[in-house]
Amino acid sequence: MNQLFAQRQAEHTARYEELIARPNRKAALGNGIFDRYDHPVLTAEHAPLVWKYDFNPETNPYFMERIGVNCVFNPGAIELNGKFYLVARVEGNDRKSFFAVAESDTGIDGFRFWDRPVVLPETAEPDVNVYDMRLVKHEDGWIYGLFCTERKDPSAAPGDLSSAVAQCGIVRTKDLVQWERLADLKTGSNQQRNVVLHPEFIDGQYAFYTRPQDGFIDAGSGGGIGWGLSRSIENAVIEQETIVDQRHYHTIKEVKNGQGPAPIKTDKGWLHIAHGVRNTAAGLRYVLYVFLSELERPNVVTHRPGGHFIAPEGIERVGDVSNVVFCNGVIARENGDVFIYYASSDTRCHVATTTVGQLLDYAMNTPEDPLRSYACVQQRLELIERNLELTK
Ligand code: M1P
Repeated sequence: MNQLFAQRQAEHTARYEELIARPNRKAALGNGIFDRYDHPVLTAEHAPLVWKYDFNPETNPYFMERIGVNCVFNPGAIELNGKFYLVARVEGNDRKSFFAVAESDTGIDGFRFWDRPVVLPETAEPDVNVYDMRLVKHEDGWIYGLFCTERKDPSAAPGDLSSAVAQCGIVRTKDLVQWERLADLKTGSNQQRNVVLHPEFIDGQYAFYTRPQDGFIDAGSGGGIGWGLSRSIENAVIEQETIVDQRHYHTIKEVKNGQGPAPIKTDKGWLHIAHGVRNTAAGLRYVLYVFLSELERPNVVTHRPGGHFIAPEGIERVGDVSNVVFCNGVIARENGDVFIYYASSDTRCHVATTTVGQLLDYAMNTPEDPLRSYACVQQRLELIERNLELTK
């Protein structure tokens, strides 16, 4: 083995192991709603070296990266037998995304990818790109993964190599190793992204949160987060889509919104984490927000805390698609602890921790967006007057 190869391999291996072993600590003085952490939990650097380098000194004398990894983001999340698993969206330098499982004992650090990425079966109409898996332990006994499958738009004009069609792909598994591909979800909408399976049957049917959209980027006439039922999961069809959480002028979800992970069941209702998008001179800004819905009718919203719940901060604001936070993975443990996995700027994955108690307090006691500046001042004055009275 040549010296250069040996030295580079040893240095990269040491740096990799140091990264995986790095402890993650709570950032100081959170906002009382959730805590951020000092470091991301998964980044492109967490991709195993054997995914990127040719380890044969004969064929790779410079220990050169052969197939690079650009970023790791938007992970689905699940707890199995006390361990934390993320099914992350890994994007190669070639822009194609795939899924890979990373595992940790703590949920806040030590995430290590399994040796091999997920081998996702294709349908008769192969996916060009797949991303953003929502993992759901359904009451039928399966773990489902719903993800976005993207293919070139067959009706794109000649020379238009960007137009695409997004739909919801569905797989199921018992162990995150073997995955069975089911038929893509059918709905009446042109395109679908951010589709999530509700963990329980509703009226004996599979229930889906959807995001109807006219075009690939544009939600267009799609009014917001949708809802629909299907008798079958093997060949899921939603005949009727209704809107659960509407977009609204001059709010954090003016341009688009989308359900995050499957909602968390609590004694006060289903807790939802979603993303909202607005446009700015600097491009789209993605933030996370929360809402609560009825236990028996998860499509009926009871509480809508105003404004964002998590917005990109510091380094989170910068990346391949800047000014974005996005969440499609959450783990709510039996003891009430909640681990929110969110990605920043389509580049890296973070964790925020909180509890069901804190999230419910936030959801039920944060006032709704009153939708006008004057009304916002009145809302704030009410708080100020009460506080001034208490500090007299
Ligand atoms: O680039 C930001 C996000 O854009 C899409 O989300 P939405 O469909 O709501 O616009 C998704 O492609 C997501 O992966 C990405 O993080």
